[in-house]
Amino acid sequence: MFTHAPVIMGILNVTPDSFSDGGQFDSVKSAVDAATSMVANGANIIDIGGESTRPGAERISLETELARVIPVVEQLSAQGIHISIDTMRSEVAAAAISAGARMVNDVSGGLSDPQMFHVVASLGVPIVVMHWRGPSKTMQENIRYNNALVEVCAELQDRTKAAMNAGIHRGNIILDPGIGFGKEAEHNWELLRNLDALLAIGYPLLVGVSRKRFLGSLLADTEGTPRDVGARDVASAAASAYLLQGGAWGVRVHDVQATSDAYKALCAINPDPAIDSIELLGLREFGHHGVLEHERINGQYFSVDATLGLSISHAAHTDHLADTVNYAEVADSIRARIAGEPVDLIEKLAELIATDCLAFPQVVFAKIRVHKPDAPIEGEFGDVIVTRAKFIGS
Ligand code: PMM
Repeated sequence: MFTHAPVIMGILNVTPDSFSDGGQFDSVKSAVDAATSMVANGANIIDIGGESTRPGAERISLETELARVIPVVEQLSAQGIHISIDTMRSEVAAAAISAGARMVNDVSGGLSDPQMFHVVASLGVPIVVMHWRGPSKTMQENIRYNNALVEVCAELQDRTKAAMNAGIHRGNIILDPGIGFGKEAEHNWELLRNLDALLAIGYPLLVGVSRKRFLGSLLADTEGTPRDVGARDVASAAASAYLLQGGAWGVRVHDVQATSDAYKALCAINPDPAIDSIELLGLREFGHHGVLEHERINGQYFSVDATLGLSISHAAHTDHLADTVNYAEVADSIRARIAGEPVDLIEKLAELIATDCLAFPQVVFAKIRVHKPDAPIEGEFGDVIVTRAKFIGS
């Protein structure tokens, strides 16, 4: 299974002709070094691909693809790095998984290799099912949509059915709108502007905008010359961070650090993103927190409201408690914290509770309100409330 925390997937193209990194990672050592530094900069998953999917690219042989990716997968997996294998071939997927990769990323959404879904089903690993309308060689020819958003959503839904018919567990499917694959700039923007519609299909969503051609056009100079591939990282990071805040499960990027920085800045400004939540209100417990001696000795009641931000779309479909957070366990942990080791300030208590909540695997955001209705304040008053909003990693 995969995490529901926002995922930054670092791109490692081990191809001599990748359009965006110029094939600089074509030796095993430089690939391993690049991946290790992406992880140090905040990548949760490294996506390794041996075959270029650049528009117009020719296919390579199975042997060449295996020779490029497997040694890198082996070395990085051995270091405990979470690897995704970017391939359209079931043989490469199977070999990479046995070399230690943990998930498959198929840009053809199972359409290129009819065995792909069956093999992935038997491997029991997650798969990214991307929207695709044909091979790289011809994908930018004859692009036709009456309504790109509606058609991409419908075609992705069809692919999820095919994946499940082949035996892939619903919880192992991640969708991807396939930005730049058989799409003009206007189609890409339409899809990105309608993330909610894509999310409504009901699966975690991966989006890859990094360094793509439509950003080159957006950033074109006054003569209309597109911005160079290597100078699209600021726009890529801004767009990717925005998509994560909009509820995407993950983003696939070249510049991990820029994306991670942009996401942190966005979350600091807007810590309450448009994500699903579970609220626990009025959890009352006795504790001994406070600055004054009599508060420490006699204690008093505190009450907590907790808003837990997490994606519930998966559990909403599976109806399995294991696919969401168990709120009874969160409640127990909040009560234990109130009843536990005293602290002076309810600010500190709110911070500790928020940190405890973020330790639950799927929780990415926690807003904690601590009420102290019997606080030592002269005269009549209703309540004292402190609110702490905290994002995972902040
Ligand atoms: N884009 C590329 C390659 N693989 N995989 C997924 N899931 N989504 C994408 O958008 C995607 C992909 C092409 O970009 P690159 O050549 O820069 O890696």
